[in-house]
This record gives sequence, structure tokens and C-alpha cells, in this order.
Amino acid sequence: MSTRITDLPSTEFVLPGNRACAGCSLGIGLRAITKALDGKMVMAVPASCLTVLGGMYPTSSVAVPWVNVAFPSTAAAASGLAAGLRATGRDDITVLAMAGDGGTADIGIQALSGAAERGEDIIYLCYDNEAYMNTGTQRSGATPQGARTTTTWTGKGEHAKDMCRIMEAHGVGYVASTSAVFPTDVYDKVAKARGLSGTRYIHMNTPCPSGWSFEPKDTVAIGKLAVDAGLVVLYEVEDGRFRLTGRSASLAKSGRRKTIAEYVAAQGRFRGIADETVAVVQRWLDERWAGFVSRHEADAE
Ligand SMILES: Cc1ncc(C[n+]2csc(CCOP(=O)(O)OP(=O)(O)O)c2C)c(N)n1
Ligand code: SF4
Ligand SMILES: [Mg+2]
Repeated sequence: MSTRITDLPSTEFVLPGNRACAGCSLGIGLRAITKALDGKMVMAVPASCLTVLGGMYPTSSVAVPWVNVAFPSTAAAASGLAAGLRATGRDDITVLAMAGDGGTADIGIQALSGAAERGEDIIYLCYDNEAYMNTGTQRSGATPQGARTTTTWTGKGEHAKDMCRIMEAHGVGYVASTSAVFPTDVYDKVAKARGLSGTRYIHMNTPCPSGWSFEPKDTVAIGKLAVDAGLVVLYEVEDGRFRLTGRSASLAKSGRRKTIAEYVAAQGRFRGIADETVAVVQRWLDERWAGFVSRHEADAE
């Protein structure tokens, strides 16, 4: 049974007012994450927009313990925190490694792979705003095909790296894909991960008005459109068992997926994208979506 938005705990760990851009979805996601962990957590965070949101000592907008770590070392630092908590008998605290897509799919992937292979007792959550945003929108391994960034002026030529599949291949017990604009989906997945042990990986799409070029008021609409087009798919894999969740599960039932053309038209980062590129991405998405639906149906039996 999914949690309803009105049933989310009322305690806030993300305080009013932070230094993220207007309309940033990261704060929406982080509110749900910290509620799911009931604040009983310690975070390891590398340089990113999340560091900016958190703020600078001695003021902070996030009321949980937080360690700023070097960019490539998030999962290694989190492993150390988990070892320290274990050694001191603190089994009530969850270690949350939380990094951007650049800090996960590119620069932090070695430490993450090592931690997953060792089965470190951490939740690793990648918030994916689909580029290196904090340094001015450079392309990352997670930037989608066709998106313009300051290092892909004519649009990125390659598809995004699929971090969830990479983490599944590590054999970790829990892998989930979610979106910051669906706080109850984020909440349920982090709450489930909290109750499990070993390495758990959650990938959270995080719409970014500044880097994607849309109006701050449209953040939630753009995030929903990404899910409706099947570019972002809400799902979880628990001990190898695959399940679509929330809006993606409804979409699989109704078959009313939107087109990628509608999604790209709503954002400045895709301005000037060639029709052939849109067609290539649509074909790729259709195939990928069919795979997700058949896996969902097969595992439901
Ligand atoms: C080793 C290292 N290389 C580069 C940087 C510069 N840097 C700081 S934040 C950042 C972008 C991070 O991108 P991402 O992980 O996607 O997070 P976002 O800023 O998009 O939230 C970069 C390149 C750094 N701090 N350390
Ligand atoms: S650049 Fe994007 S992800 Fe970063 S704070 Fe601004 S809106 Fe949020
Ligand atoms: Mg990023």
C-alpha cells in the first residue's frame, strides 16, 4: 500500500529557506528522504547543488548530521561512517550517501562499485539533475541524448548511462528508480530501504529549472511529463524481483504514454534538436518501456 501525501510525517528536517535556485526539485525530494529516515541518519555529501542547498557552517538548512566529503569518495566515506556506527553499537542510525549524477555516474562510480561489492551497510541515493549543475551545466554520463549543455552545444550524442542496471549487476538487494516530484514514491522507497541492510541504491530524477531551461513554476509538471513519456520510470527491484510503482504502474495499465516530442518541446535545453534525434530517442524509449512492462508482468506472476 502506498503512502498518501497527507499521511507523510509532519516533522521537517529540511528547514524553510535554502540557497538552491527557485523551483529546484531537490528540496522536495530531500524533505521526503529525511522524513522516511525520521532524521535518524548521517549523510555523506560531495560537492554539488546539494552542498549549496545544505548551506555553509555555522548555518544550515538541513537539521541532520552531514559530512562534506571529497568528490570521488562519497561511498568510501559512507562505508567508514557505517563501520564507525557498527563499532560503537549505533544500529539506529542510517548512513545516507547522497550525490549528484556527476558525482555518481562518473566521478564517484569506483567508490560506489567497491562499496556495493563489499555489501556496505549504506543507502546510496543519486539525485539526477542530468548534468554537472553546480559548476554551470556541463554534460555528465547521465545527461540524456539530445540535451544541450555548456560542453554539448549541439546536443549530447549518447544515451544516459543506466545507473540502476549497473547497480543491479552488482547484485545489491534493493535498487529503485524514483522522481523528486513524487514525494510519496520517494518516501516509500527510502522507508523500505531503511528496513533492509547491505548496500541499497536509489536513483532520483531531479528536475532542474536552471539547467533544463524551464520556468520554476513548472518543475512538478516537467517531472511528471518525464514519467509520462517513459523517460523516467518509477520502479523497484527487491532481491531480483522487479515492480513498477505509482504513476509508471498506472501508465503500464492504461497504455497512455506521452511522446518524447512533448517532453523535449517543454524545455530550452532541447531547443533545435533534430527531428531524427527525437525519432531515435522515441524508438529507444519504446523498446526500453516494453522491456520494463514485460519484466513487471513476468515478476508479478
Ligand atoms: C575532484 C573534484 N573535481 C571537480 C570538482 C568541481 N565540482 C564541484 S561540484 C561539481 C558538479 C557536480 O555535479 P553533480 O554531481 O551532477 O551534482 P550537481 O552539481 O549537478 O548537483 C564539480 C564538477 C570538485 N569539487 N572536485
Ligand atoms: S542548478 Fe538546478 S539542481 Fe542546482 S540548485 Fe539550481 S535548480 Fe537545483
Ligand atoms: Mg548533476
